[in-house]
Amino acid sequence: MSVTPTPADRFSFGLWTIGYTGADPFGGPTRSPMDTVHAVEKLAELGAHGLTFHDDDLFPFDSTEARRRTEIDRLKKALDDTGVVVPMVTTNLFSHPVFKDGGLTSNDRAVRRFALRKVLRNLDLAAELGARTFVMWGGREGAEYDSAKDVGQALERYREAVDLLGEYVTDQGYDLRFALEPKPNEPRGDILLPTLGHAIAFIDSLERPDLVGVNPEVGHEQMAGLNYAAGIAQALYHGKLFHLDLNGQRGIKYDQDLVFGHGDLHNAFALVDLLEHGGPGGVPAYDGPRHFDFKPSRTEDEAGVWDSVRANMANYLLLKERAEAFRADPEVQEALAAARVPELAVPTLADGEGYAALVSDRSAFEEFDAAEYLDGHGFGLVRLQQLATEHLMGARG
Ligand SMILES: [Mn+2]
Repeated sequence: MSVTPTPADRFSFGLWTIGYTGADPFGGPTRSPMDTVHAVEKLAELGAHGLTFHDDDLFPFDSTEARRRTEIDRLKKALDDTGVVVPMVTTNLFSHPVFKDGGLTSNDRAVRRFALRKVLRNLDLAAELGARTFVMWGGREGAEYDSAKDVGQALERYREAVDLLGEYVTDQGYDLRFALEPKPNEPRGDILLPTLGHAIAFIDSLERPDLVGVNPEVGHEQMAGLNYAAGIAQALYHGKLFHLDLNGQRGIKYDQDLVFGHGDLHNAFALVDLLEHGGPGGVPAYDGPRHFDFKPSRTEDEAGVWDSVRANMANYLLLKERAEAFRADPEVQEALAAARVPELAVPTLADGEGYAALVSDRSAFEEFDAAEYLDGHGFGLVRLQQLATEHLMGARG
């Protein structure tokens, strides 16, 4: 297998990722803004398939309609010239001062109405560009202080907003689905829908739950100390993985947005294995775009930006190759069987068995020898993990 990406790999990048100028809370930009057409041309040259963006990445917040249209048309021409597509669009409801207390859940009702209009306008643009997924990251939807936000009412306003947007795309006949992006904190002290589990529960309260899924980001789940690959398995299990943001994070700290694979490499290996092969017990493989939401470190010049783009895609392809070798290794298959991983797919009750039959099964309880599990019945999970580690390091197959 080659680590040279092609559009068939369906790699996509946010315009804000490659366009990140390096500004952080402690220092200004270290790179000049990047032109959109140049960004599209470079992505095409490097083998990427898609470009994603927030409205404000493409044209400034206070653009005239003429300026907005000029930027959209320049993008469309670059897409036509290169074959790059726009699989996903999202709205910036966090940068401008008007959104300082949030957009769709600001305490200020006029701000909420303005935010909804900004999203509706951007839905039209997403449909115009053929995007299939509309991401909603509520970075400012939260608070620093518990008395500052009525969380129940904030969720009601969030629900009201998502229901309205769902009604709009349905009425317009747009082929668009929504993906909520969880994050525990940053920029707010605490953000609503902080993890993918919170988001999946929220989706159940909506008028059109089938239209709404999640867009989990590696770093965001790991900032909450959670296992990203395990969360993705649950999102796939519920049929809610509509999109995802790949990047790297090293532990519970600020949102690092490192290159995919430059954080928790073991979890990245498990993730790629899951996305490509699906999980035991019928969890399906993921068939959407492999989207990178990272920030090229502010130490880098433009050459470093493109090195970072290449690194994201190469790491995904290398992990895919390692995962295939892992699955194909007879010793791994034997270790999985010894660890009884396939046995978890066997229902606990026999076909048609209820609690009465279970209670009358003496082998299940009265004759079951739990004492054997002291000193016996090891699962061999460390051996299995070592085999995964050796495959990950290229020491096998
Ligand atoms: Mn992030």
